[in-house]
Amino acid sequence: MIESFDTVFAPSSAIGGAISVIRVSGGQACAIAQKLLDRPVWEQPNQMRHTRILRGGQPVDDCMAVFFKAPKSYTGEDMLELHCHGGMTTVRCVLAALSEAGGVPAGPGEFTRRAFLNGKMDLSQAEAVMDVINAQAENSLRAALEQLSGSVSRRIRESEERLLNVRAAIEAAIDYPDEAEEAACASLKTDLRAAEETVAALIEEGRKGRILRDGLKLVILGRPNVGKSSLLNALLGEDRAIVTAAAGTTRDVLDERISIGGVPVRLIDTAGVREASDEAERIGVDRAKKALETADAVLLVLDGSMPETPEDEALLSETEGKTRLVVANKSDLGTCIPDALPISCKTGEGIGELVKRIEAIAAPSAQSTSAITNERHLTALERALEAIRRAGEQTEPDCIATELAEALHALGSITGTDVDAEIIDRIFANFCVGK
Ligand SMILES: Nc1nc2c(ncn2[C@@H]2O[C@H](COP(=O)(O)OP(=O)(O)OP(=O)(O)O)[C@@H](O)[C@H]2O)c(=O)[nH]1
Ligand SMILES: [Mg+2]
Repeated sequence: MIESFDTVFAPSSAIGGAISVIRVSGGQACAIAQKLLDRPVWEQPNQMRHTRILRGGQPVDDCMAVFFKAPKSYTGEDMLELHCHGGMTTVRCVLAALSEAGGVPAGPGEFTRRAFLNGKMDLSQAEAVMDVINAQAENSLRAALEQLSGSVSRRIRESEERLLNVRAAIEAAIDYPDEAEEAACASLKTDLRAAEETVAALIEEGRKGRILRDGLKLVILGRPNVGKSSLLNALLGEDRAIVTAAAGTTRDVLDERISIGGVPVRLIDTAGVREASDEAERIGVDRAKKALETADAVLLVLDGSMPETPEDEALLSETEGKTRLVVANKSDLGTCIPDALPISCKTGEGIGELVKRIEAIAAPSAQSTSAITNERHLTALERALEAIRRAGEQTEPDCIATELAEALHALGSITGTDVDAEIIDRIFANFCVGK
């Protein structure tokens, strides 16, 4: 268990590169630097200097080092950053020297956790740090950087302020019931509606934002042997899925990522849908149907070289309400289905046009200026919205106040002003060590 007063250290770059960055943060960072370095880098904060690292008086590395004086550092504490040679042995020796000098190995996300606890960033910004690292497409990266700069916090604060106005009016009505005029009550309803609209708009944006972060889930569906796996491979540009002439080749769900128009797309190849002949295939078909339930869009594949079958028609009607693209594959063998986009995985015909149509579906997310990309934030906003709506239905000031408190609590959990320690632990447990 790491204590907040411990001075922690960790390698912050992947070991094995040319240079390894090792970070140290905490009240003892300066004392540790004094023990380990043969140049007083702590005397000139923010300046990178050449120095040697000593362990038991013996040099273990020749490195560049920089000292950051609290509170002007990433964590808000005194920090030392060592840019050492990247070899395993060097890093191991430097880490051992830091430990002997009183440092404690940092857990995952310890530096960012400290930055949050010391008020250098709020919780949504801290979460954005990992989103930047994990961004799968250019637009996702842009959204994560926006969030890192505090865009989520600003939008949440707007909603919070609206609710705080309502709460002030309600408290006045509770304290001085005789003076609570009808006009004041009416303006309260207006404020409540404005708060509801702000939060609802954030949720709507957030749905698009989630796609930027997690990818547009595009499920490739169709009866057996129409060429779903061939299409997955064609879109990926590699032989990822097994393709055979036998119907019922794909059993499990395959989940592959590509970037189309700057938006991450999750391509999900599924088992051909039919009355399954054996247990494994039946499970595969169930999984295909489950994938369909959570799909953002469907890519329905038909075999264009023959007329539609009853199975095709069933799938067409099942996916009617979904955002969908219908393709008639095997156009090299003929085109019997006029309404679908003709493609051929064999010759590549129509694949470019298909990519354009996928891009058109993904485009609204690409242009999204969404502040919210995080599932946790979205869930909290939905909780807040429900509470605001319930508040709007109440007439008793006390009941309205209770719902408002619930809504404010939900919003506060996003920025971290009102959040359980357990949630904070869970968030940072997903970070990498050294970040
Ligand atoms: N001529 C032609 N054959 C194709 C085309 N696309 C796929 N095929 C063939 O169709 C057969 C089935 O292809 P798959 O990609 O395995 O079909 P699938 O829909 O994934 O099949 P299941 O996994 O069994 O549901 C294979 O023999 C492919 O070579 C195409 O555009 N033209
Ligand atoms: Mg297949």
